[in-house]
This record gives sequence, C-alpha cells and structure tokens, in this order.
Amino acid sequence: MVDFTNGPAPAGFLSPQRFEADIYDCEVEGAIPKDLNGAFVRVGGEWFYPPSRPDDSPFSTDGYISSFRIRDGIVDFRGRWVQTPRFRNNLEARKQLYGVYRNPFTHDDSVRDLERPYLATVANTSPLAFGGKLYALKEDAHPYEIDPNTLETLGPWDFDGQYKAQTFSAHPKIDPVSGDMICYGYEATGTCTDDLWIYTISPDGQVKSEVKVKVPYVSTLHDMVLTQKYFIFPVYGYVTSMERLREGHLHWAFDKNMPTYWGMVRRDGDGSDARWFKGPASVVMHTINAFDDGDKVIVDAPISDGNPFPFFPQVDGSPWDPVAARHTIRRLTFDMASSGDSYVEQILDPTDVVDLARVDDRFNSLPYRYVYSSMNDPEQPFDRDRAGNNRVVNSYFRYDLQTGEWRKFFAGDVHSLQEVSFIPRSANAPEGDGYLIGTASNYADMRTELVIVDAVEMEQLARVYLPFRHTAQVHGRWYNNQELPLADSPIPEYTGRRQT
Ligand code: V55
Ligand code: FE
Repeated sequence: MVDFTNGPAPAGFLSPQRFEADIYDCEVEGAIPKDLNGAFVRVGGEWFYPPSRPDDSPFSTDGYISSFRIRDGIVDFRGRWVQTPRFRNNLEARKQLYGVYRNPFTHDDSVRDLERPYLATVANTSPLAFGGKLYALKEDAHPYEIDPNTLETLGPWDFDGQYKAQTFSAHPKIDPVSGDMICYGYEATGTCTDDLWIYTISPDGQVKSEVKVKVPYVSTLHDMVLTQKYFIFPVYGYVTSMERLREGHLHWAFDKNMPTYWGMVRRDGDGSDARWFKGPASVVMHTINAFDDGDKVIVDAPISDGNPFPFFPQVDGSPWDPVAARHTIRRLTFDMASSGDSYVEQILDPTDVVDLARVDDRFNSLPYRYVYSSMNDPEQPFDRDRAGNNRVVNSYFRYDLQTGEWRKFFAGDVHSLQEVSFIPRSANAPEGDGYLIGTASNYADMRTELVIVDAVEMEQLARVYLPFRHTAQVHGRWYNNQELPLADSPIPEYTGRRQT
C-alpha cells in the first residue's frame, strides 16, 4: 500500500506520478530547426514510495531519465526509472526501505550496507554522454549506464575496473581540446572520507591518469571547473561526520563559519602540488567556466553567501536564510605566481540568477564570452489565478561577459523553467551561434513543455507539449547524434489481431 498523504508534494505539479511513458510523435508548435538531430536528456527523480522521514531531502528521490528524441523537426518522448538496486529492493518489498539522504545508518536492516554506501544510490542527478555511451549520475556512486534509445538501465560502470573511486561526480567535464573526460569522486574511499580522486579518461574508455588529493574538510564537492592547466575544486560550508550520521541526520548540514577553499591541482602533476586557496564562507554548488590567463586562473561561477537548500539544516539551528541563498555571477582570480593563499572575488553583476548556468561547451576550460542561465525576471507577468502560488523561474538569459549586455527570453506567464542547454548551430559556428533548449512546467495546464529558442535573437522557434506534467528535473542536456548512437524511434509495436 502506498500513502503519500503526509509525504512531500501530495498534490500539485511535483506530486508523484509513478509511471513510465512513451509518446510517439509529440505535439509541436512552431518549427523545430531541421538541423537539430539529437536528444534532450533529462535526469531527475520522484518518490516511487514516500520517504521514510518527512525531513528527508528531495535529493533522495528515485532516479528517472527521459529523452526528447528530435530529428527532422519531429519529437518522440520516452521516460524510464533508473533501475538501481535500491529501486529494485523497494519494488520487491513494496515499500521504502531506505532512510534519509546518504545516511546508511538509517536504512532498513535488510538493505543496510555500511561498507558499500553506493548500493543505496538513486542515480537522480545528471545525464552524461561520453564515448558514445549514456549514463545517469549521482555523486554517491558509479555512473549507471543507460541504453540511449530504449533508456533501459544497463547497470553501474567502472571503466572495466580502471576507475577505482567508490563515487563519481554528477559534473564531469569534457575537455574540448583533447576530447578527454575529467571526472572525480569525493568521499572516494567510503562515507565521510577526505579522499578526492581525479581521473582523465579518453573517449575509448581508457583511464589516462589518476590523481589523488586530500580535501581540507569533507564537503559537498558537487561540481568542479577546468582550465587547460588545472583541475579546480570548490569546498564550502556543508559539513558531515560519522557522528552526525550515527545520530540519524541527513548527510549534510550547513556551517556558515566554514571558509571556502579552492583547490588547484595541476593536470600534469601527481596531486602532491595541490594548492588550497582560502576565502570567506560561500556556496558554489555549480560552476560556469574557467581559463588560464598567464600565471592567473580565472574562475566564473554563480555563488551564494549561504545555504541555497532549505532541506539541509544549519548546524547552529538557525532558520534558513533566503537572502543568503541567492546567487550572483562572480569572477574569482587566483594568482598562481603568488605564494599566498588568498584570491580576489568580484560580483560581475548583482542580478539574482539560477545557479544552473551553461556555456557553449566548445569553450569549456578556454577563454569565452557568453553565459546562459535562467532567472525570474520581475518585470514579466505571472498569472497567479491560473498558475497558483508556485515558485517561478520565467526567463532564460544570455549574459555577455565582454559588453555586459543581457538578453532575455520570457517563457510565459504560467511557466517555470528548468536548466537550459546550449546547442551550437554547427561544429564550426562562432561561439554563441545556436539554440537554447530546456523544459518548462506549465502550472496552469499542468503539463511539461520543451522550449527551443534562437540563442542570438532570444526568440522562440518551437515548443513541444507533453500531455502530462513530467517528473522534477535536476539536470538536462542536449546530445547530438554524433555524441550518442541514436536510432530513429520505431513505430510503436502492434500486438493485436489485424483485419485482412
Ligand atoms: C545536488 C543534487 C543532488 C545531490 C547533490 O543540485 C547535490 C545539487 C539530486 O541530487 O545528491
Ligand atoms: Fe548539479
């Protein structure tokens, strides 16, 4: 029996739907550019069974992966649960066996495994396409390989045993110069360990280097950033310990007195020369880009002064602070020729933005010009009568780092946008020449829409309508048909009897 009455989101846009879906030939308004051939892949989660405790984090929801397969102006949709051991165990037991966020002590006796916490992953954070393969990622476990066409779960993948860390981040980077993937695991040797292991993997799946470092304190090392010379890791505010976990708490609490550290690890070194620069408290859940400038390293990121997540408590018991949770786009400058451990932090613009920013990935780790993300533009209308009292992100933006110009695209007065992806118009198009793509929740019609926008004019080209509200997205990405071996969707099978 399933009872969501006292669980999270018992009603409303994000209430659990618990189905898998195939929509052949989706409803499209406008014209999808004919040169788009690929898939917009979303990873997120929803509760198949309600959480074991009301204070658990939405980051514990069961992983779900979906794909909008686009070619020749048409779209086919597919959505599937990620079949983790945890998901299977719950189905078999017909109930939630697992405790709170990344705390193995709180799981049911039948599934508790303190030595192998990664068996409790929900694979609900981000998609990754690399070397022609598709994965669903969460930072507490190995990647789960997914068939890019059927979205079947093929299982965890450790690069034929070459990847030795127990965990794998949700935000590996692809170096556009070498084509290699830079990935890492923190808490790499077990729960609460201070081991950060960094790997460089070639597109044919061979591990080219393994670099091991120790972090200054164990924190949520959710994202990293890359230059041609350095692997760069922010460590900030969220803390954990075995004592906390034994007491039954969620994995993270926020300590506003902890400094921010930025780890600079030479890509051609062995980790022994890692330098940790130190600055005031902040949260850098996601990054934008970085590049080398002589002896300097420039890092851009959406940064908040405090805890962006109300469900991770403050260690001092203070209430969550929504003002400290706001993100601004900031630029950090590290002088690698200096012997000190300080850096310069500059707010590039005071606009309050969503921290899920993208760049034209061909410029990852290199000097670049455009930042794309989403925001709630207060000058645009919101129809509360039709759309209810929902939290809203109504616009995409392009921020020009060279001129300071902002261009915005407004998605509608009953809509809230998820993470945007940038698609270059062609492999050789100049930076920023292309499209933006992402999903929007339509709170009035209670359905999900895929939005396709010209990234220069910031005008809508097409919109795809799903006939239902789709699960919460954490991260979504566009992958073209060179990056994934995407087949044309088969016509749905006919299993009945035909009249002849
Ligand atoms: C994030 C999301 C997670 C997680 C850790 O967005 C960090 C940040 C959906 O799960 O486990
Ligand atoms: Fe993320």
